Amino acid sequence: MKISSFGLSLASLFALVNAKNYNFNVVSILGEGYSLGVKFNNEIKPLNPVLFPLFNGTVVSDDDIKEYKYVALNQQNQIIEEESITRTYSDEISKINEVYNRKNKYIEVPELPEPLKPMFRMGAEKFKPIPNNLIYNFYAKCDNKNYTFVSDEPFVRATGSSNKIDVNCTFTIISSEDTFQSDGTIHLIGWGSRQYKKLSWAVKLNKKFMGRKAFKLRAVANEPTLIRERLAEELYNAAGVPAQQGTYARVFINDDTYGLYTLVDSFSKKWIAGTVHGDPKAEIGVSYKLYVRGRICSNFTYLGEDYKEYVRVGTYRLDEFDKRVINPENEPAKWQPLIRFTKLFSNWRMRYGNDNSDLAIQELGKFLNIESLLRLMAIETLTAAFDNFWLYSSNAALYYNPERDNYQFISYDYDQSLGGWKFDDVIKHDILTEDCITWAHPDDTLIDHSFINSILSHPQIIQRYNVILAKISRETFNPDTVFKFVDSLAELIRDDVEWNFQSIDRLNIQYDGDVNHYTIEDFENNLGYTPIQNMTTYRIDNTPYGLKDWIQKKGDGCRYYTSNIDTSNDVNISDDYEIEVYRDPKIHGKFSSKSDSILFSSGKSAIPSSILILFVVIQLFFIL
Ligand SMILES: *[C@@H]1O[C@H](CO)[C@@H](O)[C@H](O)[C@H]1NC(C)=O
Ligand SMILES: *[C@@H]1O[C@H](CO)[C@@H](O)[C@H](O)[C@H]1NC(C)=O
Ligand SMILES: *[C@@H]1O[C@H](CO)[C@@H](O)[C@H](O)[C@H]1NC(C)=O
Ligand SMILES: *[C@@H]1O[C@H](CO)[C@@H](O)[C@H](O)[C@H]1NC(C)=O
Ligand SMILES: CC(=O)N[C@H]1CO[C@H](CO)[C@@H](O)[C@@H]1O
Ligand SMILES: CC(=O)N[C@H]1CO[C@H](CO)[C@@H](O)[C@@H]1O
Repeated sequence: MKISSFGLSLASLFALVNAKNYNFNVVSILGEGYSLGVKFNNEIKPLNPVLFPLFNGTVVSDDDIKEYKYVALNQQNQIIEEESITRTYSDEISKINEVYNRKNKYIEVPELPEPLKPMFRMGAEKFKPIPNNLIYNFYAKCDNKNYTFVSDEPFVRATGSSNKIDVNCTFTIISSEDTFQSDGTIHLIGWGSRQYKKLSWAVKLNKKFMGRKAFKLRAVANEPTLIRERLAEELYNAAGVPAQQGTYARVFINDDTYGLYTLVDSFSKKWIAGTVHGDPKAEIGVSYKLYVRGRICSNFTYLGEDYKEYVRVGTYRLDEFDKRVINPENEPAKWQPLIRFTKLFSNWRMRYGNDNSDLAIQELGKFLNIESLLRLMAIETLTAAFDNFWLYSSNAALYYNPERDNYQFISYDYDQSLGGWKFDDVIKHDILTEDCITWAHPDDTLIDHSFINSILSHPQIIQRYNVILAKISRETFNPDTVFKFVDSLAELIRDDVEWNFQSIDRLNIQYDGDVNHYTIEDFENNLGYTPIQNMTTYRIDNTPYGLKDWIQKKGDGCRYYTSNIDTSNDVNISDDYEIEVYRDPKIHGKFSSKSDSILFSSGKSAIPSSILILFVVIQLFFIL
């Protein structure tokens, strides 16, 4: 059998009649400089780089191709490497993009229970949540001079400050079903995460990817399971609190292989509009990101009407606003919603600070979404968020919601959570799993908690917090449920974990950032009950709890703390609206009933189970 030569013999005429097309689509994870081929029946056919790193090709053959594998070829088309797995051809294969050396998987990620009344739409037809059960392949071809400068000097050597340069790139994103390409820019993000050699990036696109023009690629370099942050994101969402979420991506920039990242939404106008307001075109209000400056935290004290006073504090940073509503040149107008909040809050504190009546709560609820704040605090407790709102008023934003004319807090970046943290000597580590309320107040003389304290001093608020925590710790943070979620993400990424750690060890950039040198054993052990704690000279991070160990212990702690709480009185303390949460029909309709997940890496081309059963019956017939 030959692939492309057609003689005039009877045999080949016959072959032509019976010839069948075999289509192959495969993503290379080997980086630039290699191409891929397909090996079948002891023949090799080079594939075409249709949309690097995606290769494809058609083999016309009259022989049956049953088993095949992909091979890596160098520029002379010589075989460098073969896949360690053997594949079996089926018509489904021709419709999906496979990945070199990765089995095709369809992973059903179980949903976390949502025991509380919805508060926000959480998505829209034109702003669907990023599906959480696949791994994208992300390749950026970037201006090499600027990219090299950024990756070699995340902190600019000449000045010591963060490198903020935008680098022009062309991005190619490939999933098992789709391909996408757009020009745009990347820049480095984070300060803490910038200490690591595995850098984190913000991506801005000129074209829309799933309704978005921006997302983040987070390295999660401090964490051996790569799952904690994804779990935290989904816990907030399960509690009805908008949080940026996403899935995983294999990341390649020019000829550098960075490994496995999370691809999550950016805190963008579109994200706010699509998630909070349920329409990516909705009018948005103004968001202010909160930062810790030295020991100074945002306490929302009214400082008068001059916006410069708020700029001067240095903990409030103007973030997103709607240019259709506020003139970007009008600085006072952009700060006005923050000033108004501090004034409303300061007046409330003066009038109702020591008033335990329900009127105090009603008045607070007129401008603050208390319910959303308490849910956020409950998740921060269960995850022990060391770098978010309650403890440090950081990695969170105050958002003025114009639809409700009130304010809410939205947090992000959960890399310090769920038993994997940088050591913080302020925290009382010995009581962390049992303490479900004062854990975030180890010393209020060191960390200014005046804002949260004046809210928590009201018994109705503590009561509501307790009901929220009781429900979430019993239903959502239940080990059975969360373990299944963790196991499904582990199954999704397992084949990429070792490659990920090795990629960083081999990453050829000049930057001498921190590397934890985790192994696949660290991944497997720390998913369960084994800490990665006794640091050798090269380990940067302390992970004193295995992920499941933390979920079990902290869940037990908060279930015990709320064991006497009657959850039948489950009424929103504010913002009691009737909201229908957006559900992606692709995930929640057609596939929610599919339990036989023996399918390929995509949901769309799933074979109906009736056909599978038929197939099994026919097989049985032949065996008998
Ligand atoms: C390969 O990709 C090209 C360009 O997208 C497309 O035209 C062609 O049909 C593809 N071939 C196969 C076998 O999928
Ligand atoms: C590189 O970065 C500099 C500084 O931001 C910018 O002026 C220049 O246009 C960039 N060059 C390319 C090719 O992107
Ligand atoms: C970078 O890309 C933008 C458009 O995305 C373009 O206007 C600009 O000229 C590019 N800069 C360089 C230096 O190539
Ligand atoms: C609140 O923050 C302001 C500005 O940093 C500070 O001057 C003030 O002392 C703080 N108030 C409290 C109660 O800590
Ligand atoms: C960094 C760290 O925790 N090192 C400890 C590792 O374990 C030995 C023996 O238990 C201790 O002596 C080190 O302090
Ligand atoms: C019991 C309770 O506090 N219910 C409140 C829920 O939210 C609505 C709207 O903010 C209030 O009007 C209710 O009083």
